Amino acid sequence: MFVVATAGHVDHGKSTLVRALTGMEPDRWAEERRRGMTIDLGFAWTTLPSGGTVAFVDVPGHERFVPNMLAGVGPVPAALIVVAADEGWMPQSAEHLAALDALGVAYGLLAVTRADLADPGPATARARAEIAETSLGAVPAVAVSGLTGAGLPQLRAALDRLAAQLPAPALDDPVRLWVDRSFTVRGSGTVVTGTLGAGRLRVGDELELAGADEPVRVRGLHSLGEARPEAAAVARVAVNLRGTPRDRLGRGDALLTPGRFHHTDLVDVRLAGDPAADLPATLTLHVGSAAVPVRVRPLGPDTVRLRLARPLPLLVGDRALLRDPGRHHVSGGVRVLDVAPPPLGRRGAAAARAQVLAELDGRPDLAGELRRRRLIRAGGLIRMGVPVHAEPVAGDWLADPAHWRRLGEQLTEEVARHAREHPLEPGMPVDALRQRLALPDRVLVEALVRPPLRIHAGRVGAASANALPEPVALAVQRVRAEYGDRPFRAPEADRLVDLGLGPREIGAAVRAGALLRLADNVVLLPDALDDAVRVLAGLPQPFTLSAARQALDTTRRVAVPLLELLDRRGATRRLPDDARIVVT
Ligand SMILES: Nc1nc2c(ncn2[C@@H]2O[C@H](COP(=O)(O)OP(=O)(O)OP(=O)(O)O)[C@@H](O)[C@H]2O)c(=O)[nH]1
Ligand SMILES: [Mg+2]
Repeated sequence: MFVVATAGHVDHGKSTLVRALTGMEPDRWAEERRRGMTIDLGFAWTTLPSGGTVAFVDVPGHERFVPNMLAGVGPVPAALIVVAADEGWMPQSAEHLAALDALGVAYGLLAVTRADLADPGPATARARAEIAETSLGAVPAVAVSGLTGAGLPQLRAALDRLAAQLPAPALDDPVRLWVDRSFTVRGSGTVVTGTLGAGRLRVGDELELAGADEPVRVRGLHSLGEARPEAAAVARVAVNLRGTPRDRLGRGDALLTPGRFHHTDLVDVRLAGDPAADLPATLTLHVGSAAVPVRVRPLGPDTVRLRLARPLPLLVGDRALLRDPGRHHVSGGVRVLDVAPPPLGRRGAAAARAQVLAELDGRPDLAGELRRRRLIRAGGLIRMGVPVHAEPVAGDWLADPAHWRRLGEQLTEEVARHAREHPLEPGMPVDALRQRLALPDRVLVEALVRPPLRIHAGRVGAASANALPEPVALAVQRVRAEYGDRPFRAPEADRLVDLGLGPREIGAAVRAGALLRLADNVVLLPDALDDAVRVLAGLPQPFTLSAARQALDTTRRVAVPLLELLDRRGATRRLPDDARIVVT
């Protein structure tokens, strides 16, 4: 199937032509038929001589309904421009063409209608000249009469040729179905329609809906009036949503492949063509079927920042249109350069940003994004529309290679500095490093640690950092030499001072596993615990504190905290009468 939107001035015969081609009524509303004027979008389809199907989105021509027109053409890549032979080029011919141009529509046809009323020559020449100046370029023209049917076979053939030119849809792309209608069907619930420009939809799919916490589920699918299990782009589709109240969504909302779009209310864009210097400060942004008021902040000669009144699922490279609703004037097209731009806080930030934007062209560029963002999760980039084909540095984090190298160097420096300032600590805590390097995730610190650095017990240090500083190691040696044969005798406080073992040194030795601390200034060699259990197990059970003290050949100063430590570790158990047993 291919989808074409009509375009053209009011009363030039768009709906009549669609009716004549399809036999279907594009003007759905009684009011439209009463007034003989299209107000809202109409939908109709027919089979072409090739056997292919063309679906039309028929738009209103009246200037009051240009927003409806834009919702119709927004998601559609081809246009059927209609000009009446008897009236020729008119204001909304121009405005609609400006809209197509702004959106970058590149495929189209000109139908000069009401050719039974006047010579189609002059209108054709003027229209072709106007169209040639736009993104559509030179287009084929067909003179027709919706009334007599003259020219319709030629128009069908031209539509077939147009269909053959259109690029193949990107079937593996994520779905972004801009809703152009939503209604309720009795017994089925909410139904939305739209033009599926890329990807596939299947019954049972879960889709994301901006502002909804829960995904919505596709309960049923229709295309061309028939229920189908699946629809592939390009197609007009009607989607029945399970359990989604009708008032939850309407025109301008989008159903999305989950996790593939970033909802943004701040974008930096390039203005297409020759941007007017005096762009109004507030405009309406039209993209897909959405129309959102925006505040415009000029940055560079052809780049601006747009603050959207509500977030939209936009991707880098999206085309959109700015319109001044007050002046009925299409201000121009924009191409989205950045959907997650940095805040412009400090002075000079806007000028610096303009320079960055000058380098961007809206084509997603992984290396460039990494250079600018330095560190970002793969999912974040994918949601901006940037394909990710690089290995993460850790978890799902991607890094700019130069930045990553700098971080590695910085980490080494920080660890060395920490070692100098805290010689007794076995390395720098991972979390302190994470903060120093301003990294958003611990896994990044861990990934930056390379030999000879290593992580041990939550700290980053040289692989040998676990060994004690030399004076402490020597002091521990002397404790071992002096107390090795009476392992439950702890050095007295003044002996510790003599040995150079103050609280910091003891702390370092304990962390390194070289000493066991029972209480302040009460330390044993680390194997004392197992030895104590062995000795105590040899006593008649249960045993008293005093029996334990004697068996261990030690003092209360050691025996009390030692037994308490053994209790805590479950090696001994204290009974109600304060006697203990060894737990076997
Ligand atoms: N004689 C003649 N009249 C036509 C032809 N096409 C349309 N008309 C008449 O022109 C009037 C407007 O036609 P529509 O098809 O409603 O025009 P439209 O472009 O859809 O108008 P809007 O949707 O309001 O923008 C109607 O009275 C049609 O009958 C044609 O080819 N020949
Ligand atoms: Mg109409």
